[in-house]
Amino acid sequence: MPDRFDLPAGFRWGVATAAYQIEGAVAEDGRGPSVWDTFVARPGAVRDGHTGAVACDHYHRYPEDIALMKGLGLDGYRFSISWPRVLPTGAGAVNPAGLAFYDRLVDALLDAGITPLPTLFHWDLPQALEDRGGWLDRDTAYRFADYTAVVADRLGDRVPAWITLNEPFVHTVFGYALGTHAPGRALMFEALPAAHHQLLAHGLAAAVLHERGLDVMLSNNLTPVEPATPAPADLAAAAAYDALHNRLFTDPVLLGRYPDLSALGVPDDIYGAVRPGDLDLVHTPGLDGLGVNFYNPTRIAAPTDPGLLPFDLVDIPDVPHTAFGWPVVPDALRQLLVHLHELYGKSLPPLTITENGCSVEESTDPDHPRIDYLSAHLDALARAAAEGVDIRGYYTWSLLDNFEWAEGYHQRFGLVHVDFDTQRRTPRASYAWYRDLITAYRGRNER
Ligand code: IFM
Repeated sequence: MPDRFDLPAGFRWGVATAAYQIEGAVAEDGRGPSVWDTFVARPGAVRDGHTGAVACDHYHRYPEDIALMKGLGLDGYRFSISWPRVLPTGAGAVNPAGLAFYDRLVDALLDAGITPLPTLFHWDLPQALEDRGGWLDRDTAYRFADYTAVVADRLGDRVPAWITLNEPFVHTVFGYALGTHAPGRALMFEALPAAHHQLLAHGLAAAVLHERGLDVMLSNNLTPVEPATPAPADLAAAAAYDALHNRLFTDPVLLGRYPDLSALGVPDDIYGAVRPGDLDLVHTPGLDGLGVNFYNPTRIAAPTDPGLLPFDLVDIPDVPHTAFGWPVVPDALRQLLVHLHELYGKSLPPLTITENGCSVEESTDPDHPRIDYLSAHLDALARAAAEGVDIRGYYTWSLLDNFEWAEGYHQRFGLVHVDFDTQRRTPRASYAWYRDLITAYRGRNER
């Protein structure tokens, strides 16, 4: 049985983070407000009223964090660029101090021998754009393309590959459909124009990056969807959920068409958002890689109240669960990757796991649940590779404990523990485990 040491030669090892979750310094050096600064100020929006105002103070402590990455022996670091740090109102005047921060970060990474892999949008939309409709407004897609050009012109000489968006599914559903994330809109299916406009933004930005000779990826949160039983009603509910969670965000990019959303009651033109020619812009045949963020599979049953939603999400019992309550089913990662390979065939670009990890109770020391989670998922990855899936790299979520959105600082995903009172970083047992794994993999593959 192949295991993690059998991952293909040249496989790239990394860690992933995101700007609002680690940087802090939200009002420094000319950064403009983002939707998350607004959202965290809403009473009850985030557990215990936590905010990302300081987070891991990475804006000031990035040299220490890069030293931690160097200690792991990483090939790459996936981080996100804060759009409102670069363009405080989302468009127009560039903030030179904001761009200079990412310049310093990129140079320091390269000095440490680590390839930067930036994500251009990881949910921190400039508030000024939200005030004009945010992702419900088509114009935001064009502003994103302009922002992409600004950043690529500054960093493209040193940054070979870029991720346009992070998890448009999660941003659309939590941010615009349910309102549990910023910007806190609860529009249910009428949120889906926000998905289309993000995909349009991806397509426009991909063209900007390709024109400059840069590689482009898109990271989605993907989940294998399993029906609770083989009953036709459960199968139909699972197909509807799969269309919403997975295919809505990959079919248009890889195949140039939307999946059938009729079971969700969503019109083909997504409430008028899809205009003639849009799918030609969204379709990215030259996509250089698809980023897969994987945490858990999803079990779906027919709805108990069909008036509400056409599916129910149900728990997967009899498996371990993370501190967040997410079921741990490592082979589901293999199933997902093999399914993508079979479903999209030649239209599927090489895959990179751009997030995978778990939150563990702070008191769990040493953090065996995390080591067990990571090693079992990497073994599943190796099995998918042995079945013919082209997988190029793995970026674990996350380097540091950080601001976990609506959960505040309660969910700890880091290889490195962060004491948020003192900002002291303490590598966990999983940090040493990951370092030793990377060293051992290289030892085997470079022989
Ligand atoms: O922390 C998040 C990240 O921002 C996006 N993907 C999932 C992670 C864990 O919830």
